[in-house]
Amino acid sequence: MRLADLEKYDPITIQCHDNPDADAIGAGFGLYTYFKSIGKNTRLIYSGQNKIHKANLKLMVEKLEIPIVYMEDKDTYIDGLLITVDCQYGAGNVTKLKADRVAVIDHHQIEMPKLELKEINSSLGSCSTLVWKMMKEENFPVEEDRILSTALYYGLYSDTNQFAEIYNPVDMDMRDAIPCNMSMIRLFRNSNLSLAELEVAGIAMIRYIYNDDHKYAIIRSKPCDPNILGMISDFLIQVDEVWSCIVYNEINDGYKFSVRSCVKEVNASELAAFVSEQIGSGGGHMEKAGGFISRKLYEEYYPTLHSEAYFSEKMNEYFDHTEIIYADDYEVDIADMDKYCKKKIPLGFVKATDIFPVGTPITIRTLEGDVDMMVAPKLYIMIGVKGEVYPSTKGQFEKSYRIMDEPYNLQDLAERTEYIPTIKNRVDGTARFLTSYAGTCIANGKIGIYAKQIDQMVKVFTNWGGDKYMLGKKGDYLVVRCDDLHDIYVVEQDAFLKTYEPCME
Ligand SMILES: [Mn+2]
Repeated sequence: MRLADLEKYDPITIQCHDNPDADAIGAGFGLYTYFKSIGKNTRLIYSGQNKIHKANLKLMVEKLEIPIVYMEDKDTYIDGLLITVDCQYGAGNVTKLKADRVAVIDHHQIEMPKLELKEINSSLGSCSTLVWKMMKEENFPVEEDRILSTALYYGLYSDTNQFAEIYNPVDMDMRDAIPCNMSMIRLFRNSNLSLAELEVAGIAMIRYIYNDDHKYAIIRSKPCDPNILGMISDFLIQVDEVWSCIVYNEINDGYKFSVRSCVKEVNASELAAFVSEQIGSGGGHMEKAGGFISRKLYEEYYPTLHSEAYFSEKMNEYFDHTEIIYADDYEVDIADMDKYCKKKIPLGFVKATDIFPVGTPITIRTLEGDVDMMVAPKLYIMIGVKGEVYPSTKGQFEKSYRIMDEPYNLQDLAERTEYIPTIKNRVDGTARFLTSYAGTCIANGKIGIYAKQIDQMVKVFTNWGGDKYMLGKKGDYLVVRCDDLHDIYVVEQDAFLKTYEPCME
């Protein structure tokens, strides 16, 4: 659904969830601004038991002059179109108003699948990002409106624990692109807690679950603002005996949680994705991450399990069923592996020096996250079948590939991935599509690999440098180059099947 699809309705009422947070208000304000600008009779409302009372939200509404109105009368009929934002019409966290035509714009898990008019993207960190993206799609000049930009920025900032738990590249693009009034953000940020919440945080820290074998801790907090989960986990991870931790609480429609790690063997982002797999969403960075578990799905999958047991079991499963491989010292056993060659399908490659000069620190942004590198004379960047990106060197490249004449097929990649990888110069902030510089190459079939399908999680610290491991899940492939038995890595199942075939010898 696009915003243009909603333009036939008038008047338009935008409703935030009850007890609106900064994201609902920011996203709602974005939609309000959009529909107002095309001359619609528009209003921004919320309902529920309580009026906005948190200090930071009151400041946000006042300083950015957001015309949000509290709707006391829950029986009024909504004429024209009702849009629920950051929530889904009919779900538990939003008062159901009477309306005939309803649209939903949200970034939570789908709860109300039957609604026809909806745009739901649950991989985004905030609904403000979704609204920003939709406004951009209609060519609305969001960046020219500093007040609106500040509202959207603060929405994302609050929903991702001050960007600590941001992971979707589109969220990062918005964060980097919109101008915002930092002194206002500072003002909001420093009115974030009430005295009552300070007490909730204090009490939470007294009771914890601790696992001695794996050095993890879990804390369940009483209901509080999700920001507080981040603060408690930031505190907890500083304990010497705690190497990773989860802090969570129960909210209206599920569980909100924060993850921290201080060891390279546990990537917080992936642990967050692991504990919310199938029943929610999660992600973030190496050290900090967070996520959400939907109550509806939790009850479907784990009808009798209480939440403390769930988190403990998931943590144990995570640690007990993972093999860690340090490629530099690992003696790979090729006896149980098969030999494969790269299929003769076109791949993308970029000479890093074609984009930025040698020595430029760059960030490559892909669907799987940001990768930092430095432009080196012989650095080649490969673009795989699903938009995955990995480094190579001139020498390796020439041994394995043949360069083709035809230009890189962007359309083809766009059909296979949700996000086209970008490359950013970290010195001046300029960002470009990696694909604009890509040539096409095809494997020459000379260099083969040994591979086997893995039956549990595997973390590989490759010999490409860096402290970040590659994660392989059950079904993915563990791969080693035939000409270098310490060049070990992991290829995702689907990408493997698209890229490799048994060698014809
Ligand atoms: Mn939100």
